[in-house]
Amino acid sequence: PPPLPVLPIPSSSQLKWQRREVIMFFHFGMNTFTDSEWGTGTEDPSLFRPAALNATQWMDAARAAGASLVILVAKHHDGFCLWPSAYTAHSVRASPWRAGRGDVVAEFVNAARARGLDAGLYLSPWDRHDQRYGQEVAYNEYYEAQLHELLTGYGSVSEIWFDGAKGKNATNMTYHFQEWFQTVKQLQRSINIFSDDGPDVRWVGDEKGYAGTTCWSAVNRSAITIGEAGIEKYLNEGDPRGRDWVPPECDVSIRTGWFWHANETAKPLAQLLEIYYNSVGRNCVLLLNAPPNTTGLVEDADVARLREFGRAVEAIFGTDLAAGSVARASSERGGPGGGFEARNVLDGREDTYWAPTEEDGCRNGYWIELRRPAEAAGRPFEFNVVRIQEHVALGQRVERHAVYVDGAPVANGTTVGHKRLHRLPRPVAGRKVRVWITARRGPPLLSAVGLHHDPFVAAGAM
Ligand code: IPT
Repeated sequence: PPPLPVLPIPSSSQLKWQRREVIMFFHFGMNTFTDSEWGTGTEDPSLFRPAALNATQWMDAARAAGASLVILVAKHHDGFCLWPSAYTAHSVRASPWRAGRGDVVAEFVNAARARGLDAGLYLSPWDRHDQRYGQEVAYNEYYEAQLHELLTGYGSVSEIWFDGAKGKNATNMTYHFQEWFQTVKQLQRSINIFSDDGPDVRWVGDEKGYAGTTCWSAVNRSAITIGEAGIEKYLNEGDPRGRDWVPPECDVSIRTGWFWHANETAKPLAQLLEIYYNSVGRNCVLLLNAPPNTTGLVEDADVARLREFGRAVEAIFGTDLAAGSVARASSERGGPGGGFEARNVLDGREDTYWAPTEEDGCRNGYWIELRRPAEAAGRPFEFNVVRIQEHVALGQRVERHAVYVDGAPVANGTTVGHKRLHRLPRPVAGRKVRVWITARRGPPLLSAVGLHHDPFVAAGAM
């Protein structure tokens, strides 16, 4: 049988989310039309008039980037609602767009599903427009009512985003996070809730798209207060003693701002790749934001950059140079035929993995080695990226690891998690690649070890 889990472990929804790796954010709303990041809440709804909004075009941009989930900001801090909420007049209904009969949330989720993408929604707790903000019961009732609208009116929602942002001089206001979270789960059982402390997905602690080089999926939720300064490092690195499985999501915009501004442009490909290595390559999901413009479209240059990014990731990781190699390990649980052989790291499947025996690892640590097959006729591996993946379904275990090529060290680090990527400064060649697990919370379970060639390193992307 499989080895016992090492707690905590992810829920099936969290595992599904983790395996998405790249997802997308769309910040669009009143701020788009006022050249603002944080609107004041006094904006006239007549300002909201996208000339040719086409959510399908957004979805094509998301697909080009390789995303499988798209999240829309349904209401930002200025309080303007992109759907015709029954609980406020401050919404698309009061705007000239589609003669006041439009619903961006509906167009968004329909376009997503038509393109095979899952949808998520963001509903800002901080609301600078609504008069009830500051009255604890009245505002929490309003917020609950809007959660009901969004989670009962638009089909299945895969993720909901609770932003901890609140201006320094915002009215004192107690959010009923626990009630909100339970309401969300009552309405949508398999949804993932994002907030600074989860419960399902946590903030990574910065908006640069970088996780810590050590990055545990677990934290102690009781150690985190939503929106409180000083929690960033804890969120960035997680907690090897954490009792709650709440893996981090790295939110970052392809531009400077979250919303569209005429004078901003998309980050260069090299920077987006660096973000990918520092997020997906450090056990996180990358939430990449693309802001549609006042026309209601993602700009062509941004779409082109997203496509370039998606193609670059495919070019690097679409080919595994370790494929066809011969794998052996310090031990194999159940021996040959036991189902946990070293070669499972090469089969491209998430549900198979190498497991050592329980007795292994007492002396020098565990190792797994890939060797070039005989038919390679002496040609070595040549690569500049090493990919290591844990079978996190049974818990995150690796605390320290190192990679050797023909006996020489080329990379090392602490945690692995769902995916750890080592981008080497220059290509290395060798016949034997060995991964050592030198510290762990339990016997390591590796679902993949891959070797890749990243042509963008040489191009000065580092
Ligand atoms: C920041 C919030 O303070 C934090 O709680 C989290 O929700 C984060 O946003 C999400 O990106 S506010 C930002 C201006 C740093």
